[in-house]
Amino acid sequence: MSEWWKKEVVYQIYPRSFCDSNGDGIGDLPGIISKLDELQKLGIGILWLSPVYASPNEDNGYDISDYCAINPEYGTMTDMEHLIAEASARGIRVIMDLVINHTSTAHPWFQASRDPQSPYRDYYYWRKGSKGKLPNNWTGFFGENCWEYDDRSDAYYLHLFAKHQADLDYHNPKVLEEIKSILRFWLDKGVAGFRCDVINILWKDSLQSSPKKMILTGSEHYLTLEGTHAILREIRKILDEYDAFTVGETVFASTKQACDLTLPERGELNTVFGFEHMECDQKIVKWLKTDFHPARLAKALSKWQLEVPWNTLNLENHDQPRSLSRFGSARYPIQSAKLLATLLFTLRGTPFIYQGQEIGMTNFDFTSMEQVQDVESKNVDRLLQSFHIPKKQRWRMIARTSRDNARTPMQWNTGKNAGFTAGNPWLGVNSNYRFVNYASQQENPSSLLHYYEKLIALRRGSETLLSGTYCPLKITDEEFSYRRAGRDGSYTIVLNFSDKPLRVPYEGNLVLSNYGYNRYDGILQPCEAVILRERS
Ligand code: ISL
Ligand code: CA
Repeated sequence: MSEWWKKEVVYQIYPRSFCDSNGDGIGDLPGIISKLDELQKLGIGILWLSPVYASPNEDNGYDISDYCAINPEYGTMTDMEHLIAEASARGIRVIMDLVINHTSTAHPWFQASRDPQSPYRDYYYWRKGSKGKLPNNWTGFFGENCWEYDDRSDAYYLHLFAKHQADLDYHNPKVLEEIKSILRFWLDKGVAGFRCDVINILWKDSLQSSPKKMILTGSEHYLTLEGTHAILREIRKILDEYDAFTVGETVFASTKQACDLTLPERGELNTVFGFEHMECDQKIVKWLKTDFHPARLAKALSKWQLEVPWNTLNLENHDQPRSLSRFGSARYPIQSAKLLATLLFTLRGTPFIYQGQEIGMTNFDFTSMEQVQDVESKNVDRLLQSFHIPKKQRWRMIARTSRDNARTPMQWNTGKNAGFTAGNPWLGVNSNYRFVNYASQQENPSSLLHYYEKLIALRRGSETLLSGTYCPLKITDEEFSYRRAGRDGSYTIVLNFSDKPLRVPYEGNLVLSNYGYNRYDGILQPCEAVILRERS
């Protein structure tokens, strides 16, 4: 195994919101192809596409109705093959989003399974309720219960996510056989691997009710169980035939579980997304946001650096609010955006950029729930309403955490709809596109975009930053500093998260400062990030 994925930077595209080529207001594959030169210039080596498979879009593609067909809204299979070829011509590999915990209820397997005599019946969890009671007391991820009654079946089916996303039952060996052929279909087309959606909950060891009410009641019956490890080992055997890369989205995984899922000798995943750092500004659930304390973010990242041999490094994705709105400084937005970028590319692991992060896109500027499209946000708003939470308070919670914050259209230029579409965008464009857009940053040598390019090139050229050791130096709400040591010497990275100047004791030759300085005197400006090289 060449471990090529350790050297690369991954760029995640949410196709619906990236670039619309035909004016229907929906991003598409030809639109992505038209922007590959920009992505190559940025220096990324892997493109992760959120799902583009056939889907009724109840969860914008995370509800798949045909794994081997392209949603016509995004284009054709020829477009997909063209994208893979065009990306490869630019040295960029493509990974797909593998959503195999559940399918859409529009999938033919599910539709067939509604007939209790069907051979597809046991592809899903169908259970009788009793006298209107649900089969168990589990709760779902999207603020709904997780059983939906189907009158044709006179039974309930399990859905840990939206009711149109029915959980597959891996106790039926036929299910894994189907998944294996889907993997081969895409690997034979030249995809280089998969981002594996909620991959650590595939195996449910029972459907018993849980004695303890929790945020996710019943999760002890499916979170990172041995049955899931066994499935991952099966999948790994196929992926190894293609030297393919897998990154698992592993909700609520500990560092120990992350090691069990990714250590090479385990033969399961290559790496995972942990969420501990993404929970640094919340209480109990992500909808209860607290103030941001940089030390909490730094402590979580540092813990995973020390306890997991190879990490993913990410501050955003299509489910998370924008990192600049969440972890940035209102007084020093550009400097803090560059500071966060410095963090992303100098820790140890594979960095992931989410579309728009490289130009400092922020949370949406919607003013009401009517503008929100996200199924999770709508379900949670309904749930909060059932608890009689006042509208103003509900909106404050939704606006700060809704996944639509990350899904507003990519801001390309100052033209109509920020250059995303000539039509009516499926989701509102942030009105700050006039000064936050790709084109204006292309022209500005000291822009955030060019700073990303510099960092990506610096990382690629340094054995130490790529694969050196990590050692924390100081973690407070003001300062996060750490040392990376390896074959091309040692680097000290010092991040001043505060809005005040900060004196620090570190020596070294200045390699890069987000202020563009060319000298270092031990005093960091507000939100300044410096990379120092040990004096040899
Ligand atoms: O938002 C989250 C991160 O804290 C989680 O609740 C998220 O929903 C969970 O990690 C699963 O997300 C993945 O599976 C969902 C899909 O809606 C998300 O977009 C996807 O990233 C169901 O497929
Ligand atoms: Ca389109």
